[in-house]
Amino acid sequence: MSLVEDVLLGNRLALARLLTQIENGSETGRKALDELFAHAGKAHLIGVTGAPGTGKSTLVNQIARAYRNPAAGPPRQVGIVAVDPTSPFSGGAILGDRVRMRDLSGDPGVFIRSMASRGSLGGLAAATSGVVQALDAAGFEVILIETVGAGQAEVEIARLAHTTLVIEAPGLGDDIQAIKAGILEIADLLVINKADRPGVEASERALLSMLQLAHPKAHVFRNNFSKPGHFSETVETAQAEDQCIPPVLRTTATDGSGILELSEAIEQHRQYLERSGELAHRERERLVAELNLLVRELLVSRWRERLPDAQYHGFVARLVQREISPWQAAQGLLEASTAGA
Ligand SMILES: Nc1nc2c(ncn2[C@@H]2O[C@H](COP(=O)(O)OP(=O)(O)OP(=O)(O)O)[C@@H](O)[C@H]2O)c(=O)[nH]1
Ligand SMILES: [Mg+2]
Repeated sequence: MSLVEDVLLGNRLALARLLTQIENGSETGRKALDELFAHAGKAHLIGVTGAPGTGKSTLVNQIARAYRNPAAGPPRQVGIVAVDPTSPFSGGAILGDRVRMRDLSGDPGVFIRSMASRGSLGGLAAATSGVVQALDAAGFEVILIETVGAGQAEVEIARLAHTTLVIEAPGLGDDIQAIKAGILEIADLLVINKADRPGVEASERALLSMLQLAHPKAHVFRNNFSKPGHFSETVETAQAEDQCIPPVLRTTATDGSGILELSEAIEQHRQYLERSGELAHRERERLVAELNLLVRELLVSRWRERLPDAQYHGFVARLVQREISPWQAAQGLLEASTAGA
């Protein structure tokens, strides 16, 4: 039986082996993804992102537990992918994640995979996308994708996820303000974790005022552990004003406060995505972006194969000497590669 068949039948060892192939970008991994593609596209992909140490892993652990809790409906199969773009090795952070997610291990309905950066950020994004697709095909209904750090990686992951949670924590100081402007744009839900810590009101005020700046006419919503269920109202309001304002929720991941409300908000976001047609829209955007990226990569590598190194470097030399402009160099290189074909 093939690795792919084993994976589709729910063999976890086969899945782990396949994920390694995918992470390494091997031919086996790529071919397996071709076969798995038709089986994927069913999972709810949830991105969890934010500054280091805000409690993302602890929160992911709690969200996974909520999905596994039979009291809250039929337990879902949960995949967790922890991505660390800053570390080239499976180092301390990931070891720490394993410890924090320890209470989930042993539950066959949960599968945890840690990924560290190998080379380029683009490579990591592609590998993460492959790993997520394999988990999706393997039948995981909810996939939580945690990423550390601020900036490009978060945007890449957000493109992958259907629902993006941006996690903040009180007392991180001013540097976090700089992150927020960009990060607010990718957030579907804003979570202030460590709500047991002093400064939570100040953080919430800062966040709400940034949201109000970004959406002056909008009615900004926050949960404050109060009655659940008004997320949908917010979504209606946002839709009415043709802009989507992320709700702000408070959690304490270490004792589980606010997790129920957060899980409900995630679920309501998914329902909103389905109801509004936004899910289909995001899926399409995602696939088109992936396709265009691949076409570009394939074209460039084919073009480069046909062009002798010496010729390429010749154009570079003339460019650096400012004998030709970048545009002329690009045109010349393309003509040179097709001339011999
Ligand atoms: N007081 C308090 N501590 C928390 C809370 N959530 C997490 N922590 C603690 O904060 C520390 C960091 O938690 P993690 O879950 O590892 O945070 P993270 O964002 O995943 O960290 P990185 O992956 O390294 O960026 C741990 O010591 C947690 O126990 C919370 O709600 N309140
Ligand atoms: Mg973590």
